[in-house]
Amino acid sequence: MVQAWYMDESADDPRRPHRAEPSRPVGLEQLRRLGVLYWKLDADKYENDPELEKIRKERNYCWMDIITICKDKLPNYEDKLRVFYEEHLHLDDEIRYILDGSGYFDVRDKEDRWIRIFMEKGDMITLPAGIYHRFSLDEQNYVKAMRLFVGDPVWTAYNRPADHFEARGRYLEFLAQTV
Ligand code: KMT
Ligand code: NI
Repeated sequence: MVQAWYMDESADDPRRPHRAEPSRPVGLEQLRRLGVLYWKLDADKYENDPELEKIRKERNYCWMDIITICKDKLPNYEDKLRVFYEEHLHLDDEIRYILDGSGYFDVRDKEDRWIRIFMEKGDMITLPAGIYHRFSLDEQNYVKAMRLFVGDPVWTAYNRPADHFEARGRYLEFLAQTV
């Protein structure tokens, strides 16, 4: 089961869990209402996995690449982490599948509060186009993640505020329709 929780207000190291106290866990259903979808897969067989293939077919995730985020492997590691942790949105869904290591995807709920989603090996997630979010490593400082895409990747992050985009408007409409 995915672990997710509301965050505390502290501004210290984002790699720490930042669980609100008393704890306020968030379940899959609540994530779904924000348009966030989650799957658990067997990451050891990502190169030949019928379950992954099925999801890719059904959802038209035809393109993919893999990023490894750790100090020694990623050029401009610190800069990239800073960019990932800036609150942003995309005009397309962000689809990530954790092949190894772990990290946090933070998403805004309807009231603009941060929900932290702990993602580890085997976790796959879709963040809908237009949702404000950010990413941080955890204290393990290592993640290997697949990114999937519908069609050709046209990848741009727009830092908040980015409310004028159609994708943001569509997402807010979606939120308004979910109870
Ligand atoms: C993004 O938008 O590319 C990210 O949030 C980075 C996550 S990398 C595991
Ligand atoms: Ni993103």
